[in-house]
Amino acid sequence: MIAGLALALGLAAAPEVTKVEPPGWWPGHSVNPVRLLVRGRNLAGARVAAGSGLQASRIRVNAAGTWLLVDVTIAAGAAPGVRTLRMTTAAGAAGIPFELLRPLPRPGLFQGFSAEDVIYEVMPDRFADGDPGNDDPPKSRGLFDRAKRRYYHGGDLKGILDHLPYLRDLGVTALWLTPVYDNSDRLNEKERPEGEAVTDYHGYGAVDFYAVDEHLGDVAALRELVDAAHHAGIKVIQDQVANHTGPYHPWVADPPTPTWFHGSAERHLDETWQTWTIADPHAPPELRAATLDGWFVNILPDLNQDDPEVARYLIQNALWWVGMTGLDGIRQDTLPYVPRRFWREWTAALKREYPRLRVVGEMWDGDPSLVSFFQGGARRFDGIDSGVDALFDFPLFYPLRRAFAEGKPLREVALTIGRDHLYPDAARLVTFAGNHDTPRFMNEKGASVEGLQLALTFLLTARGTPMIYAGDEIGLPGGSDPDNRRDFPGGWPDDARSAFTEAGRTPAENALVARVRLLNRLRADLPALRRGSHVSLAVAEQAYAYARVGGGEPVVVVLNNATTPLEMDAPARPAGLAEGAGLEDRLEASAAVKVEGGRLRMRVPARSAAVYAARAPS
Ligand SMILES: [Ca+2]
Ligand SMILES: [Ca+2]
Ligand SMILES: [Ca+2]
Repeated sequence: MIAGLALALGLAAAPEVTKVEPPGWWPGHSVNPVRLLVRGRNLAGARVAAGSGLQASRIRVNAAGTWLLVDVTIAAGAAPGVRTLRMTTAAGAAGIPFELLRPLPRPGLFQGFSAEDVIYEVMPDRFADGDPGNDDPPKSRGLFDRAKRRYYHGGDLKGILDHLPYLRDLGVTALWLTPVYDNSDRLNEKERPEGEAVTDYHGYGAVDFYAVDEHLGDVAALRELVDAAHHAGIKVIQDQVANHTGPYHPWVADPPTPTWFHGSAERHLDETWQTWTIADPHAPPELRAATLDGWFVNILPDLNQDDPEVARYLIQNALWWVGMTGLDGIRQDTLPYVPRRFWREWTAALKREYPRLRVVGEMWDGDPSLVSFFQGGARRFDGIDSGVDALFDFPLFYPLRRAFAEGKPLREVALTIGRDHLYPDAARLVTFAGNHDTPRFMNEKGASVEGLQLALTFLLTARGTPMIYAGDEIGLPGGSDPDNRRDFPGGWPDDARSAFTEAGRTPAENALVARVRLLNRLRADLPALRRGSHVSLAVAEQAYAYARVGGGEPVVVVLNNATTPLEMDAPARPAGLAEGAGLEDRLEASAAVKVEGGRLRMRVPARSAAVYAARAPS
């Protein structure tokens, strides 16, 4: 009304630009044109002129005149540098800042990850504080308090960079960082679990997909971390969220298109977590709607990937982070809650530009027949191959925790491995004994250091790509979220002790760290532990013997989960071992063995493991 009156009087306000996403792009990129989302005011009727190697087309402005979408075609030989696109309306003109970026050199970047690696998961706010100057930044004053479990604690990207020597020494080769997107600058008033005030310290509530949260650093700091990690032989996997935004994303009050979200803050479906409906060939769209379109915990705005503008935005955003920082892989949050045809498009766009990049998706369920449905490499009944390389091995996580923590039958672990036929490629599954969403291993009833050592021994010697959640290598305790996200001891200057150093650790913690280091050394020395096929040799209620065969000398692993010593007899031929071959336990707990009569007769002490391989060169 007022704007109409102003226009009638010839007083319409001039256009203003407040944000451009992406802020830059690369000449010669497989995505060309790039589609810019421009935020501002008074954008109705805008025209955009580009020039000097750029061409603007397909302009679209929302009814409120606050968002403008425009294709920018970049000429192949356009020179890198800062440009300004000129936007004009009847009332005036404004510049759209845009940068033509110089591509990062490819060697050593965008490497992907595989079973060759050992992943280490870090929640940046809870690992180490490398820069106390950003603990309580002016942009979001008052969200920092280490005494409050759901506030920011001050950990940051610099803190991770400072501890790369620790990680290299531990023998991990890849880092998964929980999301570093800029999250809300205010307390989250939408929820108050257990009566506590909440911040989005965990990173899963983005309010800006093109910025790093000010508590953690900035895009340059992420680039620096990726660089330093690569120099230390460690890859970096970014956590991305394409399903939803945080409750305070500016889009919620002012969506760029009418169909940007599934519904609105006032009117939407609540998420029902019925992921089985996605894999069920008998489920009509109506049965899947609340799973695909519902808002997580009824507050997280659900992005509509069926809106081509949203799909385009998300694909470009994923490519931008990779291209800006040189990272090697993506961990994709809440995978099944997004249409599979979007994943097909998203993974294809990523691989077109970065063929070695790898993606691991979160499909949280214990049923391998359901989890396997979401792995790429096969077309399913819906005609879609998602292209998603790997999934977290939740189906193995549950029996593994029950066996090694609670002392329940180890047989269940072997039987779960026996379901690998369901997966297009089980070797790519990311195996783990806990993550930032599950209670800590040491929190389970019956958990012990011996049990955790067994679990880690299994993870680091069995098929799959093992992942260790930061703190599990020292047996850090902790219950459900957020107790499972305690600060890593020694990550803060005023901590009473540092578990990053041998002197600062307890004997039990040192025993665990020593085990992880030894196993990672064995993985490095014995290629079969990384790329060999997994052969189950013998299975009993509380014992499991398997071999890794191929890619180098065979390795035989025996796990004894019983409280009594084990004598286990296993056939040597499936392990690729000849009569008379001698093996010794590289964990140095069990006696050497020799193939006699085609059998291996192994004796393993109570609640321990043996990793048999040919005698180590002395
Ligand atoms: Ca800090
Ligand atoms: Ca923030
Ligand atoms: Ca969704």
